[in-house]
Amino acid sequence: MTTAAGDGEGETESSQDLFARAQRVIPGGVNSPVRAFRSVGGTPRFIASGSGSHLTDADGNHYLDYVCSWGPLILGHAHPDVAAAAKAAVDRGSSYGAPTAAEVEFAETITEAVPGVDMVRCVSSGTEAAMSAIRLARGATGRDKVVKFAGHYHGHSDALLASAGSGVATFGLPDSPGVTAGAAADTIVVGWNDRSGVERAFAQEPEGVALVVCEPVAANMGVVPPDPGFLEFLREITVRHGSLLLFDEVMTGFRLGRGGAVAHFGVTPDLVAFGKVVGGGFPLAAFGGRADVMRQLAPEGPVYQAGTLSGNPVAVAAGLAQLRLLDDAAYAGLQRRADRLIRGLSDAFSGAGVAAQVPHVNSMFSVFFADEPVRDYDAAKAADHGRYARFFQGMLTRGHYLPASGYEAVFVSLAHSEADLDATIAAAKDVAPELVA
Ligand code: HOZ
Repeated sequence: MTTAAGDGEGETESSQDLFARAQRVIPGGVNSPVRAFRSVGGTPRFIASGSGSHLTDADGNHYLDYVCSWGPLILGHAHPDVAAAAKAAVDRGSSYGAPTAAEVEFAETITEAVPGVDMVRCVSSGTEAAMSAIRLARGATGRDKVVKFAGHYHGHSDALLASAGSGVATFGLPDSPGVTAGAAADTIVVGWNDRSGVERAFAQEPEGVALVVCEPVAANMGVVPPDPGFLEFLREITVRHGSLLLFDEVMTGFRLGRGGAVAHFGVTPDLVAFGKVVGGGFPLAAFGGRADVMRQLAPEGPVYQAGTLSGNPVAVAAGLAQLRLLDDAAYAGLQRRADRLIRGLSDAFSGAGVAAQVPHVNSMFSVFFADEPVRDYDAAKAADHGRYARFFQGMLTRGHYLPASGYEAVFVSLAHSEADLDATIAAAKDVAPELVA
């Protein structure tokens, strides 16, 4: 195993063979679209293993990994505590379809960490968390309309796929076939950071809006922070109209800090969706919020929501093992690493005369090749994604694995050493001159 820079310039024959086989039996050869590398070109690397800050592909190439499973792996790959917790749990049985003590500890951990979250329900993915929270909000308010923001991604459920980020943005899809007009009819899409758009949405909906949902830091159209005061504005207008506010913290939860965006911005929504970090790399997610709203869920209330694998004991054990290690020192360490990389990348681009923005909130950041700061989806789309593809390829062949889309966030973990980060900065300095013109 290499210790700093990877050796991604090696052969990719095995990945190519696997991709060819995969495309015969899996649509596009992948189980989630962005993995297909279509917007950046080349062969997706089929991963054989991950350890600490590194990935090893099927051809034996090593990469420093800045995807970290799209965010969950704050401790890096195969952290001994997380792996041991999962192994011990699976030895006790993989699934019971019955409650466990660990689920109680998991819910207590979240309610203690996140202001305003009194109760929690486990699900298996971020998509399920957001979808369920929206059904709950509609049930609790007796209203139908949902306001979402262009470029924000809340998973792939029908009602939330309108003007969505992540793969929908990466592939430039308008709206997905298969989503009925009826399913999307109650979704109102507004520009991120557009106060008057939100005001208009409320003014035009005499029967009332059930819910405003946002990623408090947009991270599926690249990282686009809220303007100062924007989240406070959302809180105020939802209270004024008797609507609920949902923070989709699948990306930000336990990443910006233990209290996520709620604590970071000091704005308390009614509901919060969690995923990624809470599962420690396993299929586990959750939604939670105000007790009076959460008590509307079956079996306590009438809003139905269920899942055989919800609160799966192996996933909960792994998630808890990671959450136990995320203390102030861990977040300070994460911040130090991110700051070093953000500074290094910014210097690499400016040193080569390449116009780039590296927006960030705590340890979350992304790279836009754009002249001006990006405040909304239109600006995110207007960035030079062809240049991002060249940057991605230049880094990949040097052994640095970045997200295969300029619409995704870059993630560091506590497993990244200073030598790792410096190697990545050096590679970026090497690639940057190739990006001019
Ligand atoms: N939508 C995910 C990132 N925001 C990508 C998940 C995956 O491809 O694994």
